[in-house]
Amino acid sequence: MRVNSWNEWDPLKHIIVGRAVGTMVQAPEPAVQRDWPEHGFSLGTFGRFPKEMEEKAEELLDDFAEILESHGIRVDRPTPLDFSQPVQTPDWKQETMFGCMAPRDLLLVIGNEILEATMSYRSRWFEYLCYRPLLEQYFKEDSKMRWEAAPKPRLTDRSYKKGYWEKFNAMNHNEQLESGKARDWVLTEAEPLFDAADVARCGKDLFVQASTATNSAGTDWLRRHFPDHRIHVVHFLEDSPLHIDATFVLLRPGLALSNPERPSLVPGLKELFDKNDWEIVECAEPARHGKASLSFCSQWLSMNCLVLDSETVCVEAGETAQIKQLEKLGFDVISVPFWDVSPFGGGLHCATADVCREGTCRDYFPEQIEGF
Ligand code: ABU
Repeated sequence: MRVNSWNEWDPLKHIIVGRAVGTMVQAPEPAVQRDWPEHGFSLGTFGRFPKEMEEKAEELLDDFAEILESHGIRVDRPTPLDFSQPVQTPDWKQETMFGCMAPRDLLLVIGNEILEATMSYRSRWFEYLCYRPLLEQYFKEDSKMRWEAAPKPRLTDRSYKKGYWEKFNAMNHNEQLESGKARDWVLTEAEPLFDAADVARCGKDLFVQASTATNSAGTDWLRRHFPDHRIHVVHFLEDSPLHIDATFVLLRPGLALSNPERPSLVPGLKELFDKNDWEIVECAEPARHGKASLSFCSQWLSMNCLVLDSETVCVEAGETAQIKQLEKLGFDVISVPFWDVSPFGGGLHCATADVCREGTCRDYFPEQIEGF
């Protein structure tokens, strides 16, 4: 086996698919405060997801793994921990962890390197342990694999704006959007923080979303860590952005999907794509409106697809308009029932992390934009 993946569309050979078992509605912490009274988890309460939801999600994840295997792709799975246990560092104590359904959030694969992201939630601080058995195995099996971990963050109170959620919750939606425009989110710049799922990989170019999980120090760290890449910091209109893969999705050379509700706030992005003859197509209308019960993800998981190669894509089975659109764009679509997995942390892209795709590092944007 080998670790190798430079973009989102080269032929997929080996992937990690997450697991739902043991996932928690996590205890409140400075970065995130769940408040779902209508589903039995009002602010301050926390606990394991209902058993029937967990069993359904596990079944769908197993089915998805089988679909991938039937396409000749090797699939590995993480080892869940007891996520209900309290965790602590010398600086803080957190009543629960979260889960390991979304490897994409944590593992960034660039070429032969697997980089463990810092993450920014205390409940996710130890999530990397779920992937350590796999990473140890890859390290043994592939003598060229680079195994890296970004500096583990302290996540003390200095890393979060005091009283942020009280202020945010008191705003109306327009005010929340304005605050998103100003990049006024919960994280401070005390230390580098980023989630791997805020990065869209495109050969020599990496698009890194400024978000509620990724601060400027985090993007700066990535820039210094990948000196041979061009890091483009992108920012979209959204009150609380979290991960780029339900906002701006790279489908194949020359084609990207954008979210019509979340336009780019950095003009350089469109300019760069235009200049290099890439088409940006607005994604189709999602089939569902709003969020699933106990889900922090949006309806835009409709565009959170997994590309198997530049002609084949996995899309959530209920997203009929999205399926049609991708077929029109020339893809063979594999429809995968997955909506019941979304409360556990996302869609088909979130639930996976590439280990190997064929291909090399190419330059898809030879014409660059000054200052972007
Ligand atoms: N983790 C992807 C979720 C993004 C979204 O719901 O918009």
